[in-house]
Amino acid sequence: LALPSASLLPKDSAALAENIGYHSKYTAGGLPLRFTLPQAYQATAQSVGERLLERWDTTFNNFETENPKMAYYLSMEYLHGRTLSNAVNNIGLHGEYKDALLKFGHKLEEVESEEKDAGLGNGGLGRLASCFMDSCASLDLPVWGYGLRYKYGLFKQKIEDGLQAEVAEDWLDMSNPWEIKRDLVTYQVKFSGAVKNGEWVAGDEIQATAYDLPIPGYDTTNTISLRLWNVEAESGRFDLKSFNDGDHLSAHKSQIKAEDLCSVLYPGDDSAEGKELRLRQQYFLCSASMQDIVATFKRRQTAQVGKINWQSFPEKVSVQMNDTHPALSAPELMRILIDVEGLDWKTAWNIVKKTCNYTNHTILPEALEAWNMEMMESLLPRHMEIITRMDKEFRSSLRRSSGESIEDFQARLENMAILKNVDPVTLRKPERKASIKVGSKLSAAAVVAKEEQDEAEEPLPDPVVRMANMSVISAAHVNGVAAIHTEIVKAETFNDFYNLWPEKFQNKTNGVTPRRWLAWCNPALSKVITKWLGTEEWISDLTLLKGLEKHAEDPALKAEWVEAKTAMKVRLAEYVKENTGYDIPLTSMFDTQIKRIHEYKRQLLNIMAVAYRYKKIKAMSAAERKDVVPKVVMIGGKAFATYVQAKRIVQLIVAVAKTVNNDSEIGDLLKVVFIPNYNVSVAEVLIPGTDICQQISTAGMEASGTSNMKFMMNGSLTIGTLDGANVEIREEAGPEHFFLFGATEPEIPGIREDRAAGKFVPPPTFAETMDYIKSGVFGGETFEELLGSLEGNEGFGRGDYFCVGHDFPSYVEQLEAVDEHWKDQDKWVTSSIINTANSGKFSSDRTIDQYAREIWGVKPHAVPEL
Ligand code: 26R
Repeated sequence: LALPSASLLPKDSAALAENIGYHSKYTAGGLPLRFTLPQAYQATAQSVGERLLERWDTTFNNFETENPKMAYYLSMEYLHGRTLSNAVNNIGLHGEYKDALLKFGHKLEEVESEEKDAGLGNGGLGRLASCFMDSCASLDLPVWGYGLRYKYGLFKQKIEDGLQAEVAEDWLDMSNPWEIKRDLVTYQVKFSGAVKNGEWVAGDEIQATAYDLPIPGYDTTNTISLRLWNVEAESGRFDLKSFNDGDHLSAHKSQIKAEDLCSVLYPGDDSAEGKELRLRQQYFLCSASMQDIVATFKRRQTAQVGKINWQSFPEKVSVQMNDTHPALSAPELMRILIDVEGLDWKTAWNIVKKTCNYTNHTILPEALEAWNMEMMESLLPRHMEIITRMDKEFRSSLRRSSGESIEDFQARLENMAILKNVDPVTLRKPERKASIKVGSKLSAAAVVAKEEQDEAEEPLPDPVVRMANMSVISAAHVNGVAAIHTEIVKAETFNDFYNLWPEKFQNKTNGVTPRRWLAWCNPALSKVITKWLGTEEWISDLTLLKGLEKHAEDPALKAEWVEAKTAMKVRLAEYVKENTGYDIPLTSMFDTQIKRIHEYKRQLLNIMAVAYRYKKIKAMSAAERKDVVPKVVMIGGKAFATYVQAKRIVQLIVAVAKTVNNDSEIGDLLKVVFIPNYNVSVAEVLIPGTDICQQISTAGMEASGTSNMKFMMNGSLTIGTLDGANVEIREEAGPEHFFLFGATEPEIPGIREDRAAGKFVPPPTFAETMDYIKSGVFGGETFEELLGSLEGNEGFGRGDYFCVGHDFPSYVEQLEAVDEHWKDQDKWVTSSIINTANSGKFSSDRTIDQYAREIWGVKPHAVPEL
């Protein structure tokens, strides 16, 4: 009996309506006779899901039998957002589903809004991973993603009494119609125990079960998989005896401990337990994924070649580690190849070195992971052996370069080695000076003296495993995520490695998917673009946007451009009204900053300039006020729950908003909005409606940024520093369409030194704004602790480490230049068109094409049309 061949499910609107009706009755699980939005969403999702499934199975079967080289993307984060709207558009059935739902009296957009975001990530790195999946599918590349299926993704942010509050986000509460649980794809992941006679006898084992999400490419049959691992605690972990003895809670203990592993993304890591849980999560991802990758390789080799040739592993497999969080992939692959498959060390190491690749996403020292060696040893004893040997071989392979002193060589070696704070010979925690031997002939006084001396000494720092160094050592390629970032990585962060292996280092400037971030989220502008380019081809070749440039002065295009922008501003204003209660005037300039709240991203600089603007307007005469450009400043973002300073910034923004928006004297001249619970689907509303975006990080600190690219595509202008991808955005747009301010990266260290030496004189406008905020105008709060960090007062942070005071005057100056530009609307619209027209470089299709060619060595593999 043959399996049914890839059938062709009907796709006209009448058939889709019938299918939705069927699912509303048989699978949507709502009350009979009711067909309100939640049921409509579930039924539509089922219907779309079936149509994805046929593409997905076709793709999987095709890759399985044709066995192309695969790339595997490993990431602890995916900020996927909603699936329905993206899927319907990517498979070209938007119009059909729209019509089908109208037959039931429902609007497709409303049905789509029922879906909760899959928020399995923090910020940029996670959203990048999701954009990359979309591009891999759309470019027909044989790629799979791997991640974890967290029960609670990133928290839901609420503003209560002017402060951020975090609530667990139960995104799976309605059952997820997009995932398929693969009951048969499971792996055992071991923890703890000990290595006995070369064999790892685990203390605990947890089962990983695969849940697959389909990633449909645009304008292709290819539909790839994002495989998320979940812990399914086996029944064996349920202690039936305790339960029957009446101890109901402890009967569940072992199950709960296992399931905790996938409970939350980035559990707090202030406690030792929290740290250990994070390491367990990372290993769980690496182990399940590498076991799956090896199993796939073996299965396909056996079917194709009839035997397994391990040497060909790197010709069939490439692994991309999204930052260091999946860095244990390398020692885990070593373990599988040696302990399970029986290869020798050298052969295994040669395979690993050709297979793994590492992307660095941040140079902030606090984000460079270093795991406590003792903890690693107790949780992963076999890996600690492997890592120690990797380190030992690396250390002995390192040669003194000509002219290098012994001391310099040793310092370089210690900087590059994997293990830190260890004895360079034993690679173990260094011993204290010879301790007093039992029975030695020391007098009692001498013993006391020795003990006192030992106590007085600084405790030895704990040995740690530096994940970034391990990643560089075990990777074939290392890349940064924007040109300036890669230069910093080469010149500073990994300079010694760069000098040793210059050929390993590459730049891959980030990109974003033009499907979600322009074509689907901005239907009004997309229509105009398609009309003026005469084709929809730009959706898969974003460089075609360049064709708009020659019309940038055409009044007809400009009129349509403004109309589209206004439509998106209307949608945004409705969103703001509904979610904050504030009315924002459509004729104002919409100014937006959206990203995680962080001192280096400088939302504080933004809100201080708002306070300055407010103060200035209040001091104006009625006549002077006529000249003020009316502006709405919107800021959205989440502060990590334990990041106190970031939460104070949120507090200040909310307080400023409350005062300014309720000041009748100001009226429509200035509005300030904190957008609560910023996430992917909120961004899809904010970005198309924005006139100017803020990309104002301290130079050298934002690796790339990706919202900057989304704004540019949607015709927003940028005010920003020379940081991350801003540098390339300004190059592409042309400097006259970009508002540049602030210190440059090479200037920052000098500015910090001057500051520390007491040479910094606060600019008057800055000092004035500080005093203004401290005076309590914003709700009676004085924000001492927050602003103290800018003054470097004792006990208050690092003394304006982020150079807010230094950059304030040039920032205000450029904000004024923005106002002047806005006053000439004709000029502004041209700049807006030119920004969109030159955004082609920032498509993740370009980025992924470069990864595929220059790192992974995988080729497009289109599966046949259905
Ligand atoms: C585990 C902990 C140490 C941790 C640190 C940092 C966890 C997560 C992060 C997130 C970092 C790595 C991140 O999101 N970086 C962002 O990556 C984006 C995509 O490359 C960049 O655009 C952005 O500039 C960078 O901050």
